[in-house]
Amino acid sequence: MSASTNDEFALYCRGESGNCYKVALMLNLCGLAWHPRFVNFFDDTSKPAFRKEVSDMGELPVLEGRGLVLSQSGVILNYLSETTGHFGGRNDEERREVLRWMLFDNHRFTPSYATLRFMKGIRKIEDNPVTEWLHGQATIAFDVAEQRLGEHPFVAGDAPTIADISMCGYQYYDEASGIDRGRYPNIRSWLERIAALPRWAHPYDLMPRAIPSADRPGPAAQDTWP
Ligand SMILES: N[C@@H](CCC(=O)N[C@@H](CS)C(=O)NCC(=O)O)C(=O)O
Repeated sequence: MSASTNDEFALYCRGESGNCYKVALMLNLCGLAWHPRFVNFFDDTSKPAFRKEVSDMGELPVLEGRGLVLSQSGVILNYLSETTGHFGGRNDEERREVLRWMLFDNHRFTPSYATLRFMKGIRKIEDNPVTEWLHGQATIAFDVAEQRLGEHPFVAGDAPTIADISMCGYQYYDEASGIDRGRYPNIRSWLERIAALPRWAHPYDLMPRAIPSADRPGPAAQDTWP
């Protein structure tokens, strides 16, 4: 059911998804008028109706507004930075770095860590060869990010960009993953720098959760799909 709203954008999302958080955070940091359109069950997006009505790829996030329906967080972040002029990189070299790190995020950093956290921290699956492999992949990705962030305050250089917004997508969640984040002081400082940006907010304060928690209930789902 859709709530009536004057917001420019609706974001199909759920709070547990760091890929959705990437877009929610960008919308907030840019000061755009948006609201979450909550997609409740973890399997909903694979349903034929979602693929037919919302996005052919059957994945969250999806951003609707200005007559567009956009999917893939990287494409959405790129669209928002191009149309607002924010967080896109200040010259050609920075823009190449933005693209390089967003590709790294999408093929290695987010997939390994997000899947590990989903299996261990949300589904509470015992360790097995798959989680062990993911742990190894996530560790490599964390080591790469740690080194980079020891050399630069933000992943593409001196200023925050959509590459940071993409890479931090899963980093503010507390669910168990088995990764010892105390080993990564540069990543921790970088997350503090991002959290100090005006209008930053935690993912569970921006989007309704599929698995409610009394500790941090978050916003109510006023606009839902289907
Ligand atoms: N590369 C995609 C990844 C999107 C993705 O993996 N989305 C997950 C949620 S985090 C999803 O919708 N999975 C299908 C489902 O939950 O049914 C992006 O960045 O947008």
